[in-house]
Amino acid sequence: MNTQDQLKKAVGEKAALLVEDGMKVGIGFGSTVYWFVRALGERVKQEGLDIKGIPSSILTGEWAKEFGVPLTDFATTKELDITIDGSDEVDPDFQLIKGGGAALFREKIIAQAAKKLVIIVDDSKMVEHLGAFALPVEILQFAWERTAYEIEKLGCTPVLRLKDGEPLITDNGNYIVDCSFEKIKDPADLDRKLQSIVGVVETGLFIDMADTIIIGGSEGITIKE
Ligand code: ABF
Repeated sequence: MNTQDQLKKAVGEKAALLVEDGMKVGIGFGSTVYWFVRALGERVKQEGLDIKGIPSSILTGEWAKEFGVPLTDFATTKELDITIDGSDEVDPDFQLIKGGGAALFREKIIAQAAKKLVIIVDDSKMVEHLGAFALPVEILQFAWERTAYEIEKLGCTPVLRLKDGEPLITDNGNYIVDCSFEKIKDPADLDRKLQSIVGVVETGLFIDMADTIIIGGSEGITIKE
């Protein structure tokens, strides 16, 4: 396991300790969240933790089943106590770029549904300004070229995300375009402008949503509130 994976494992396990008996837990996606799900499953097994999770992707749901994390859904549970998720970039104001794993839409729903959003990252994700990571934007398949054309006017080059040479289809049946803005000076303003484009389903900008950042670094784990 390389150093970055060790850092991801450490913060995933640390986040699992935040989950209390009786909690309803939003479970994000990504290789860091994988370690969280595994550690949470261990706690359910060892301590008989009575929790229920709502996954943010089909694959997250499979991990939960594999590791023994009981699941519920929004038909039964409207509010979550805590959501644990990864991120591609985190700026000093806790604004996020997410969606590298193409799960941003469901991730944003479980983030909004939670009283507390905890982001778990290795320190490579901490940036001064968002934008070096191309911003994922989920868009409808219908007229996607037209939607991408409107997004391009905001100062980027939207690239349709492919998987095995074909357009990637998200769990929700949509496309993802990755938009290189290089440096996003006003993430909140950009998010508003993107959300106003008909055809944009959701953006990978998570604005004023994160409450806690758990960062794994060579010096150990840092928790920012
Ligand atoms: C997910 O976690 C995605 O939004 C994001 O792309 C990913 C971070 O990747 P990883 O944890 O694999 O480094 O929430």
